[in-house]
Parts: sequence; C-alpha cells; structure tokens
Amino acid sequence: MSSDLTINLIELEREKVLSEVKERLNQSEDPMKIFEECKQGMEMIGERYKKKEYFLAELMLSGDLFKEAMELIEPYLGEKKIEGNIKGKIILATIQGDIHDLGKNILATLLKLEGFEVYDLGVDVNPDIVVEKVKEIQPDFLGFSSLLTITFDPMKEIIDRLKEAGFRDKLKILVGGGITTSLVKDYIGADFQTIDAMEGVQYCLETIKARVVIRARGGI
Ligand code: B12
Repeated sequence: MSSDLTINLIELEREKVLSEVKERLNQSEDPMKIFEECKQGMEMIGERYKKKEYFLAELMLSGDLFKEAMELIEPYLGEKKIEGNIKGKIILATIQGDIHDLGKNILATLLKLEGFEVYDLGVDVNPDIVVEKVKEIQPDFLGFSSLLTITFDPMKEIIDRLKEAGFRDKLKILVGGGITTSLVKDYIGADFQTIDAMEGVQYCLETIKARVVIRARGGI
C-alpha cells in the first residue's frame, strides 16, 4: 500500500510533499524510509507516463519535486557519516543520450558518506571520456547509472574497450537505475546490478573488505 507521501508525490502536491518530509525529519524518522517512499512515487509516475496518463511536463515537475525533497533529506543522511580513511575510488557516469541524474546523485551521496572517493562525471557522458578517466584514475569501481535503454550498447562498448586496454580485471563494474535488470548486467558485461543505491554501496563495501582479507592472507 502506498503512503500519503508517495501518493502526494504522484499527484505532484508540492506543498504537501515538502511539509510532510520536513515534519517527519523533525520527528527523527529514518531519512532512508522517507527517501524510499519518494522513490516509490517516482516509479509510479513512470508507470503513468508509460500508460500516457502523464506527459513530459509531469515527468519534469516530478523530477524537480524529488530533487527538492532530497535536498531536505540529505543533511539528515549526513548525520550517519563515518569518519576515517578513504575506502576506495569510484567513477560514476550516466552515458551519452541520458540526462537522468536523480538516482546517480543519491548513490554518490551515499558512497561519500561511507568513505568512498567519488568521481562523478555527470550525465550525457561521451564513452571516450569514461575510458580515459578509468585509465587516468584507476578506480576500484566504475558505476553506470542508466535510465534509458539507448545507453546499453554504449555501456557494453565501454566495457569491451576496457577489456582490450587491459583495465577490465582491475576494477568492478556496477550498473543501476530503474530500467536495469540482471540481463542488462550480463549483456553489457558488468559485475553487479541493482535498482537500490544502498545495495550498490553494500556491494562496494563487501568487495573492498574481501580484498583486504585476500591481501592479509598474502594474495594480490
Ligand atoms: C524523473 C524522470 C525524468 C526526468 C529526469 C530528471 C532528472 N534530473 O533526472 C526528465 C523529465 C528529465 C525525464 C526525461 C525523459 N525521460 Co524520464 N523518467 C523519469 C522517471 C519518472 C523517474 C526517474 C527517477 O529519477 N527515479 C528516482 C530515482 C531515485 O530512481 P533511480 O534512477 O532508479 O535510482 C535509484 C536506483 O536505481 C539506484 N541507482 C541509480 N543509478 C545507479 C547506478 C549504480 C551504479 C547503482 C549501484 C545504483 C543506481 O539508486 C537510486 C536510489 O535507490 C522515470 C520512471 C522510472 N520508473 O524510473 C522516467 C523514465 C526513465 N523516463 C523515460 C523517458 C522515455 C524519458 C524521455 C525520453 C521522455 C521524452 N519523451 O523526452 C526523456 C529523456 C531525456 C534524456 N535524454 O535523458 C522512460 C525510459 C524508458 C526506457 N526504457 O528507455 C522512463 C522509464 C518512464 C517510462 N516508464 O516510460 N525523465
């Protein structure tokens, strides 16, 4: 069942959405729960768009409203911040033709909060730039955020180019975004897929932890 917050977001009731978010944050509710309800609203807006009940204008309004809600939520996520050394480096990108950035920005925030160094290349990124940046930064992870099917082939092309250049085995590649599935992961040749930013963060944390254990045992 959808919450009032989810329903108000679907109905694009800006004032109601923002005042409920503020009120619940003031009452010390888990910011991730509030975020999940907003995300659910965005998924349902996508459904309405697909059924032609909503149009581009509604998509745009929902994007702005979600952004405003996230601006309220983010400082509360920061309270969980874990101080310490950088755990690993990750490059994030949304590939050419795709300008959706709400999910990628959330992932970037959560990764930073967990101590990762994030190189966010932005949206509509040319594949050449991703390949160059991987060579330059040599990150532990590369994360693609994908909301349009047209990005599948360019993501695959990037991974193939990294293979040819001998960089593929040096990093783990994640793909996420509302339209991705494990089939997309297999098609493009990534290591991990999710539609939940927290799962992505967890994957990065576990990968780094496993590497530390292997090194401690005298492995690579
Ligand atoms: C808001 C929105 C827009 C906004 C985007 C605003 C912005 N600044 O991002 C605007 C209005 C710009 C837009 C435009 C378009 N959109 Co749009 N949009 C959406 C909508 C409703 C919500 C997306 C969203 O932000 N969700 C909320 C975020 C938080 O969720 P998320 O992105 O999935 O991210 C979460 C996880 O997936 C994960 N995650 C995300 N990335 C990554 C990466 C990694 C590595 C990891 C680990 C995790 C991770 O973390 C997040 C938190 O958990 C979706 C519907 C949907 N079901 O997704 C359609 C949708 C994506 N759009 C769609 C379309 C068709 C378009 C347009 C082509 C419409 C048009 N005719 O012009 C244009 C394309 C513009 C372009 N060139 O990119 C289609 C895509 C269809 C397809 N299969 O390709 C969708 C699916 C709607 C639909 N059902 O038809 N859109």
